[in-house]
Amino acid sequence: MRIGITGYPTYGGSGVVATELGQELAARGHEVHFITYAPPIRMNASDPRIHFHQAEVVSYPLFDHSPYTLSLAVKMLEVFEKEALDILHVHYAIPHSVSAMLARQMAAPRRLPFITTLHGTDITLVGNNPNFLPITRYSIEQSDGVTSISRYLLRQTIKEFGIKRPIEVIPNFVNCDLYVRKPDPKLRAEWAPDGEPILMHLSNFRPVKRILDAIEIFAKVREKMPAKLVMIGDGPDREPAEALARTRGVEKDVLFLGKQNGIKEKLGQADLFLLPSQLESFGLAALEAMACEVPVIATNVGGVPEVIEHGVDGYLVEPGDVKTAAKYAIDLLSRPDRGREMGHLARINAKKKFCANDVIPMYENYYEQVLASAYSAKAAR
Ligand code: GMT
Repeated sequence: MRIGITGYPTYGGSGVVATELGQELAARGHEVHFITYAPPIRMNASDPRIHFHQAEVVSYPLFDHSPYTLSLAVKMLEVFEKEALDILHVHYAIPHSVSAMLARQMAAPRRLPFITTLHGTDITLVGNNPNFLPITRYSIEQSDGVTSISRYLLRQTIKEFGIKRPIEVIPNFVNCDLYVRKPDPKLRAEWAPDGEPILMHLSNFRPVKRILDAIEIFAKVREKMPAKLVMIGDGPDREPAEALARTRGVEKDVLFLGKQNGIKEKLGQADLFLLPSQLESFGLAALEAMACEVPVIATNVGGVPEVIEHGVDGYLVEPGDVKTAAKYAIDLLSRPDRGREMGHLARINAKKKFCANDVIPMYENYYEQVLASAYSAKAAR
């Protein structure tokens, strides 16, 4: 198949899923065309089946904000025509779904079906903002296919948008051959020179991730034992988190690495992963950590309980309950065998439920299904 994929090319989970999906599809013989304003951060440009097409962010003195939705729609149409795309798959409804809808209209009477994958805040935070709700609902309803990354998000979409059309749940995935625990003594020695246990967090540091709670949890752990916290990512809460680490007197033990490549190599060095978010529709970073045999302490919100089994491969606490989270962390880190056992189970469960080898065929089957119904709808007209 010739598949166009659009997502945010930055560090957010939805962009990561879009990119990893494109990579997996290319590895299975499909031609994949990424259409977005910058090359996706994890894109493997050396794969001959992967192509990138830049949608311009056009500036003009009249525009305070560039109408990217429109230039993206035009680029989608252009790629469809030039590369004979079979299907477009957009990740994150706003504004990608609207651009795809416009591209499909401009392509008519030629057929350009599109699928929208809902990721979370496009439904729960941004999409339900009254300024966007009607158009988000409309573009979801108009999509030829819609998928949701968790059962939780499906329920929310029905509840908040009153959507009646079918939505397929296709969970996020991890490539279990690439995400493996590979100890790197050099890296560990760099982060934890005295062999301290390593806690890790990875996100876009937006308020919804509650990274200040990660610092609070760590400060409580440090009261009881030596440890290091590795913070990967960047975003609006980085400075407040750095300030809090200073206030709590743990700044020497918290390493802010900023945005990083080679995430899988880094995750595999951790003893514990923290995901204290206010809300997660899935929690992709937790899944990637689990595949690397890292147990996770996360919040019991959204789709997270679909990923982590409390007391088996990690622990779930209520948002803001840093005390309980710290208790679990101290317990796990002071009994390394328990941590290893949980980490081992985390990988087993990640493989069982979210392995790319099982999830990618779900997308392929869904593409076939959507294409078949788009053809039959056209034949019936
Ligand atoms: O977290 C966000 O702000 C948006 C979005 C993103 O682009 O990172 O994250 C969502 O999609 C991820 C990938 O499907 C999920 O793992 C995250 O749980 C989800 N975030 C929220 O629901 C807050």
